Amino acid sequence: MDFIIRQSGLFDIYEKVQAGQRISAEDGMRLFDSNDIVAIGKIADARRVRINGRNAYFTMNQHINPTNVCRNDCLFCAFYRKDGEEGAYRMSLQTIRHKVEERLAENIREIHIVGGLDEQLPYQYYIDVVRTVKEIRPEVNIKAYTAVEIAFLSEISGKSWAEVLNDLIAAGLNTMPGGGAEVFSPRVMRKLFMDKLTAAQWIEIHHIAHSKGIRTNATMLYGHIETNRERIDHLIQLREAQDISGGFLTFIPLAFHPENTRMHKLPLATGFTDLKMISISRIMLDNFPHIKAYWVMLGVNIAQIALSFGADDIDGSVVEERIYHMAGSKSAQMMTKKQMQNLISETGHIPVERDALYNEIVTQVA
Ligand code: V47
Repeated sequence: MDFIIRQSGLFDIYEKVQAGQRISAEDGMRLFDSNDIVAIGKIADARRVRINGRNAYFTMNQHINPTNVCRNDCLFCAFYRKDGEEGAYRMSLQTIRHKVEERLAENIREIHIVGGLDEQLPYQYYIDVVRTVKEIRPEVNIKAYTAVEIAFLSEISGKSWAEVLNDLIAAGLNTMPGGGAEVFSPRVMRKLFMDKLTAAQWIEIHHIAHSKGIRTNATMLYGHIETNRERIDHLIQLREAQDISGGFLTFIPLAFHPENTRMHKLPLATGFTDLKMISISRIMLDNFPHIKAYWVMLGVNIAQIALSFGADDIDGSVVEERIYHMAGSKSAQMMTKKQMQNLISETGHIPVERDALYNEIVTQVA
């Protein structure tokens, strides 16, 4: 294997990773400039093994998207609708209650709640969604609302970001998802999602959450108009943010799905690009405990291979995912525990069922 990496011209990067050292932005650019996916994957695997050994994590989870009505017009999004438009919906608290209750028999560890910025719903609704879910399943980790939603809630309530987070924590919030980061490039932001947060604002909200003991994730949306330099800048900003707070748990690179969006003419990222993104993220983000290959977005086949290219987590059982399926994802709506264990075992990794904070779930055998 050393021979293959030597031939790729990336051996100095491999040596740094093996020594547990950080690589520079320029090293990251060299990885993007290389087409030697085997060498890049091996370097990522070296980092992965240092951090996570052969463990590959999965969880039993549920997604709830309370509303798809959104005041923003992000060009990459197929999920949102305008109020009154065909397909627009907002769930009553009763519907949300029902969605949680119908899965009470399953050992769900995490409920992931995100939606649109719906101006017709009052501030209290967003808080009550969390409270309702927590009342029914107090033991479950509630991973709710992206930084973009926190900023929106602050705007409609007149409260500060910190006060909004306090209200959500009092209602039962445990962790926050990594969405809404998109690409931390002012150029891309102006073109694709101009109403969203700047990098500094997105990071600031996560830092406030971290200071309150709320662990959060981070994402990057790739495969549209971003350049390799913009990808590297995004990763470097996240790495610096993590150096400050240490509160990020997982990084999730998200491939742009073009169907039903205003950028539908763009092609879907290839498997090659997906594996490169996962690998380079793992190599650059030496201070992130986990890299997730989100199977709903990648498809099960690439998510499985990604476990040998730096990823150590495939997310979970999911059920009723909307954001990617509206944008043309052909993935199933759910995976069973057995399916997840089998696909991990086949790669030679150890399947570890986890809770939201990556504690191992040890199942008692009767
Ligand atoms: O912020 C929206 C992306 C994100 C499209 O934290 C799209 O564990 C591709 O963040 N094609 C939301 N991507 C999803 C998300 C997430 C998913 C799974 C796990 C976690 C976690 C977080 O989805 C948005 C945006 O970047 N997105 N539309 C699209 N057409």
